[in-house]
Formats: sequence, structure tokens, C-alpha cells
Amino acid sequence: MLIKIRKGWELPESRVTSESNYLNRRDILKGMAGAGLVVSIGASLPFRNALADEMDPSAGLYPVPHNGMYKITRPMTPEKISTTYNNFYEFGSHKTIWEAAQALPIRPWTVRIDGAVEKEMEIGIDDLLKKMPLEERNYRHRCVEAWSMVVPWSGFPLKELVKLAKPTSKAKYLVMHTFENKSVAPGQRQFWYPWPYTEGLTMEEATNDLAFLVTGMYGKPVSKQNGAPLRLAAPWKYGFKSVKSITHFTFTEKRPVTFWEKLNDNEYGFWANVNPEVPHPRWSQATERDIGTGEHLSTQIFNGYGEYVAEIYEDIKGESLYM
Ligand SMILES: Nc1nc2c(c(=O)[nH]1)N[C@H]1C(S)=C(S)[C@@H](COP(=O)(O)O)O[C@H]1N2
Ligand SMILES: [Mo]
Repeated sequence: MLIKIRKGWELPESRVTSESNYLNRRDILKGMAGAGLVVSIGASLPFRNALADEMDPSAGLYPVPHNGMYKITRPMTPEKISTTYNNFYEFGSHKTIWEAAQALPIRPWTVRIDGAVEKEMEIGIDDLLKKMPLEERNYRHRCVEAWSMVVPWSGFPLKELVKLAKPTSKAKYLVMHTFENKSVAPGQRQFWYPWPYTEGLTMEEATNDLAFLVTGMYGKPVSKQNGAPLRLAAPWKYGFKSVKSITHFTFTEKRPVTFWEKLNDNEYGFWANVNPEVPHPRWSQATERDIGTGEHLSTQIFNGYGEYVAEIYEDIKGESLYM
């Protein structure tokens, strides 16, 4: 295992606060690697075992430099919770899909970029990773179901992918699709869902600094259940916008109808910006439960990221911006 030593300025806030699971596991792994124990002990770790990390060809890229711009005042969610309490309907409609998701093959993984771009392209995930400036950011994540977490994601700004794609003036939206593979994803055999999972952002949203493509978490490659090898984090919007395991980006003139919108446009819209004052038709959005601490917290407008994104919406009239 390639171990990089961080410089002082790269230290994440979690080192100085309390994310003990994150730190302990890393230190333990380093110790094990030194003692040549990774393979034998790794295979028995319950969640994301060291063996899997070793086999991911991107493992040596992490940890990446920490970007401390996005401050978090809550404890980091322990890795064993954020990797075992998930929404990923391709693998089932309950929270414990982490084991089923291990069936997803994540290499080779080709990403297609097409639509209103200068030149359509296909690029392998490891070649894409080489071209992109990887960094770590601690982000809050707020699910529309009123639970939330704080995760140290690694990845690169979505706007860097937009730059690579060179969209034409016709591009108004960036649409993102998840893989389609019924043989490994039992949920995709349920024909009443509008597969593939599809999400979209306006170009202004996609090129906002906050929009982030995740390739890692907790200083390692992102787990399959959390959307390996490439997922979105759009932390000012409800979690369902943050599409996992992306294989296809397409730039369009027309607004896409997204997965949840197709299923129920009364409850899940295109915009889905977090707002404590706009209830879901079946429940309040005023508070949220932190899945790490169990605490109930007041939900913030734009999930607390208004300083970065509120101005995007100032001139948009007649749209349901908060559902
Ligand atoms: N492809 C795909 N992406 C998805 C989902 C899904 O079911 N399929 N669920 C979404 C929802 S509702 C949430 S809250 C987040 C959950 O991300 P997490 O499991 O990393 O917490 O993923 C989002 N991305
Ligand atoms: Mo969600």
C-alpha cells in the first residue's frame, strides 16, 4: 500500500475534532501494512475490508489534499454507519443494501460524455482520475427522508468535468445516469422503476463550486454502497439528487425528467433544494436525525450552504424550488 504522509496544512478538521473511527482504522491499517498482516486480517473486517481497498486500482491515490473551505461543526459520521445505512434502490429499497452492493463490478468502468459537447468521448475511470484535481471535502448530506450525516468525501469539482467535456452553447442541463446491469442489481429487475436512475442539474448548478464528483471517502476509494466509482455530492439539495455509480453524462437543451420525478412528481421535483419550511407532502422537513449521533437538529435552508448557492435561484420564478 502506498502511504502518503500529509503535510500540516492538509490535516482534515477531523484530526483535531473527534472522528475516532476514521482515524483509528487508518492508523490500524498502516500498522498492519507494516507488519504484513493486511491480507489475513483484512478479509475478516466486516465493512470495507482492507483486501478490497488493496484491489481497487485507485487506492494509492488516497488520501488526497484536504480543502478546508467547507467547515463542519458537527461530528463526522463514523464510517461504519455511513457505509451500512444507505439508499441505493438498484440493490433494494431498504437501508441495508451494503452487502448486496458488493456484487457491482467497478472495473473496467467507462464513463460516456455526450450530447451538446464539442466532441463526445468515452473515458475509463482511472484515466479520468488522472486528469482531475483530487481533493477532500467534509460535506453535510441531508436525505429527503429527514436523516442526515457528515462525510469526508474525496473527489473533484464537477465543473472540472464540464471543462473537460467542452459543452456547446446549446447545453442548458447536465444529465447523469447510473449503470444498468440487471444481473448484479436485483432492484433493476423491478420493471416499475424507471431505470436507469437519472438526475440532472442546470449548467449554473453544475459549475457551482459546491457541486462535487465523489471518488473516495474517509481517505480511501468510495465504497460500492456509497456509489463507487463515481457519484455526485450536491449538498444543498436533498440526497436523492446525488446520483451514484455514474456511467453517463449528457449535456441537453431540455430539462430531464428524473427518476423520482417520474415515479411521483407530487413528492419529488427537479430542484429539490433543502428548505425546512417546505414540508414533504407526507412529513415535515423542519428537523433531521443525524444517523451518527442520533441527535435531532434543525434543518437549514439550502442545508446550510446558502452563501454558495442562494443567488442561483434569485431570479427563477414559478418553479417549485424546494421539492
Ligand atoms: N443510483 C442511485 N443513486 C442514488 C440513490 C439510488 O437509489 N440510486 N439514492 C439517493 C438517495 S435517496 C440518497 S439519500 C443518497 C444516499 O447516499 P448514501 O448511501 O451514500 O448515504 O444516494 C442517492 N443516490
Ligand atoms: Mo435520500
